[in-house]
Amino acid sequence: MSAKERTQVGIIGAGPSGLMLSQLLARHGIDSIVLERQSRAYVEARIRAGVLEQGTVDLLEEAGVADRLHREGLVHDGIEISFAGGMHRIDFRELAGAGVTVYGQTEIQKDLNDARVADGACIVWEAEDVSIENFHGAQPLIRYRSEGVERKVSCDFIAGCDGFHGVCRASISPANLDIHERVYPFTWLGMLAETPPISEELIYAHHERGFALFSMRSPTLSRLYIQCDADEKLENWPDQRIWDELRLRLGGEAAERIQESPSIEKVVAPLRSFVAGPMRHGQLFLVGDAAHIVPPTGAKGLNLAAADVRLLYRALVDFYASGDKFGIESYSERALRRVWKAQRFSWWMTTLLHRFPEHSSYDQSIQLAELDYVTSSKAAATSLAENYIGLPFD
Ligand code: RFL
Ligand code: PHB
Repeated sequence: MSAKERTQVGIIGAGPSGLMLSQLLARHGIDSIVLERQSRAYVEARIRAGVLEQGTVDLLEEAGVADRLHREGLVHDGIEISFAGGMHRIDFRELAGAGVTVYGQTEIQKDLNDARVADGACIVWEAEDVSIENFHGAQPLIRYRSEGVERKVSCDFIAGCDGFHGVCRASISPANLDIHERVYPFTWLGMLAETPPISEELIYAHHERGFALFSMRSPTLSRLYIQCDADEKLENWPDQRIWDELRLRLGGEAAERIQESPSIEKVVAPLRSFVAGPMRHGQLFLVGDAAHIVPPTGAKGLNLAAADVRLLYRALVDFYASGDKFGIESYSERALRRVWKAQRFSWWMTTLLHRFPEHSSYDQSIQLAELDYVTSSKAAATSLAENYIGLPFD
């Protein structure tokens, strides 16, 4: 793909945000370039999210990349919550009228990449030293190096879809950013294993040894997580130790159904809540993880990114169609209103289910009382259900 020197929207990052945005803009005749630091193979192998809200599924449909998702995605109508030796189901369909779809972020990346390549899109993989300039002026500029050659591309807008560690947020003057952050005193150890899921739905487990989550990617692939210490090292966790710990934390029949198999992938991830506002700085927009991070307990990160993309692509379509700037000018405020509700829910799920080192016996008893309330009161269960399936995209 020959590199262009001029485009309408310069997109930094080929994660789900960047590729979805580029795909949706292309379907409305808007030109873009996507600059990605990593290789395509690396991006497609990165195992992350697994649960999609209906709003995200609808957006992928709008982008024309949902055929395989509809064939292979697993529709779940609820989750199980395990605590104090019992298993309790929250029925999303009955309480909130919808379910969620289990389909890996890796698969979304592949579907989007295939669609963009088929469309002849300009995606520069392994772009080095990407930098952005003049985004407060009318013609922002992006510089980067590709295959040893220094290049630049001028554009009308820049979309910072480059995740939490990207260059776009870092290019904004700190005086112009409001940062809100909470770092949790524990990590998640995640493992992917080729073994059938032990349950038809996800199991979120509260246990005195710490939180555990049994999730899945397909009828033959399980994805599991256990809460670990903040400074946990992967090398301290051979597969057998993870299976043993999971069995202890899940307990009962669920533990008995576990069929151990060697891990395919393992990772230790920190848990963080983070918001950087505003999400627009002149011609630069922050999108997805570049602007906000949630702990994974509520399965919201990818879904929040999709909601941002939907707002931004529609704003850009309106602008190019008629010069209407309402969407552009209201993007940050509208995106952040939804972001904060998902922040609240993710913080709440995390606080409800994890073991906190500083918790007293009082705090622990309150946690158990709240779990009992959430799983026995229709009003409380409905609140969980409507947040988990996803609040309206706008
Ligand atoms: P990404 O996916 O981080 O993509 C950013 C891209 O930008 C590139 N990049 C750069 N490119 C060029 N120049 C630079 N200077 C660059 N710096 C960075 C990066 O290489 C990358 O390709 O952000 P995006 O697109 O906003 O997508 C966000 C989602 O990936 C993220 O929110 C979710 O994965 C979070 N998440 C979950 N979300 C859900 O909705 N449901 C879940 O079940 C769920 N589970 C999870 C998760 C995240 C996890 N981890 C490891 C963080 C489970 C885990 C364990
Ligand atoms: C996953 O399958 O990776 C997953 C599912 C639910 C979560 C977090 C991660 O809350």
